[in-house]
Amino acid sequence: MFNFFKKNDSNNEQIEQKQESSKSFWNFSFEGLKKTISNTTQNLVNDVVASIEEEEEFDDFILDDMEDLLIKADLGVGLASSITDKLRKQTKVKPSQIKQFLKEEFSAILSTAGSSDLNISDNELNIFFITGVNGAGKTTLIAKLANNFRLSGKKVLVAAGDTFRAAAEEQLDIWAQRAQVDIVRKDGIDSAAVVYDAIKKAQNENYDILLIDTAGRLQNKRNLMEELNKVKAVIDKLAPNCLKESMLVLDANTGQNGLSQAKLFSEAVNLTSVALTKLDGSAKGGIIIAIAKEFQLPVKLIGVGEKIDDLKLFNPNDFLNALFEKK
Ligand SMILES: Nc1nc2c(ncn2[C@@H]2O[C@H](COP(=O)(O)OP(=O)(O)OP(=O)(O)O)[C@@H](O)[C@H]2O)c(=O)[nH]1
Ligand SMILES: [Mg+2]
Repeated sequence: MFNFFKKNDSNNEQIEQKQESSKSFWNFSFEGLKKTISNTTQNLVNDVVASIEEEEEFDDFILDDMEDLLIKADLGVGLASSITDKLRKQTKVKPSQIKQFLKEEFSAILSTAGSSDLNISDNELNIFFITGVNGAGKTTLIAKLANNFRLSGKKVLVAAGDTFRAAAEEQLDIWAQRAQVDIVRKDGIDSAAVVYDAIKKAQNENYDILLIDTAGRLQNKRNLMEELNKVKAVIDKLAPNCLKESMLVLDANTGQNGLSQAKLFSEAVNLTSVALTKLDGSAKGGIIIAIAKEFQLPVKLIGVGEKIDDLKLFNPNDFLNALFEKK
């Protein structure tokens, strides 16, 4: 559970009420979640189930077809074939039980990826290091997170660590104003120095949350990974126990490309979680399961639009229930 939503003082009803309402505003409603993932549900479940459910027995033809559908639904070749291979090698599960079988498979995979709860502690600095390729939605995610944490009663600082792209600092500054949080911005200075100053400020002035924005592109991939590594080294040196999330931001629409991005970033920084942006309208939500399977990384946040309140907490059980709910 989120520590920061927990009741600190049982007599303080006001705080409790505030925390309850702050909790609900970035929880997906079940209907909202169902709507957001409806295209994914169609690809990943309904199409697959419809092509199989009426059959008597599994055979190679049916299973090859199923594998193609799962690949098309962005589950990835490896995972799609491991699921269909499992069916090939057994006789117990019948085509009429395909829906339950898939639900159990997905559930087992998501549970191996670890908790989807944000890692936050009360009464100490919590640093979120936000990475991802350019355009994935990092800066927007930081704005949304900053706003939600501030509304949850936290003292929030953001660090303009993307010192590469023209106007990136300005963009974060505008978002910080909208979210009504403080910013450390030092245009023209390298990102490790910005992060150094931000951590010092956060420690000296007792901030609860520090969100670090990073570049999505440098001259080349190697430079980008080296820069992220340098920033990570600053965090590890100055505030080693405060790094609570090393979060990769993935655009849902990049589908399988997300897997190669996760590989690249997990090699450079030790990722703890994924935020999946632009799930609104996307049919590629199957990537949530592929990422869990390949990298044991839990998705923790979902971006559902461009506005500051378009951020939702990801709950794997709700996700599965919404995905497999009877039509
Ligand atoms: N529909 C939708 N658009 C989003 C979402 N999150 C971000 N965007 C849009 O995606 C675009 C890129 O977002 P940024 O936050 O600037 O991406 P970034 O990763 O910081 O990009 P760089 O700074 O270039 O590395 C913007 O137009 C955002 O409005 C989302 O959840 N849904
Ligand atoms: Mg950015």
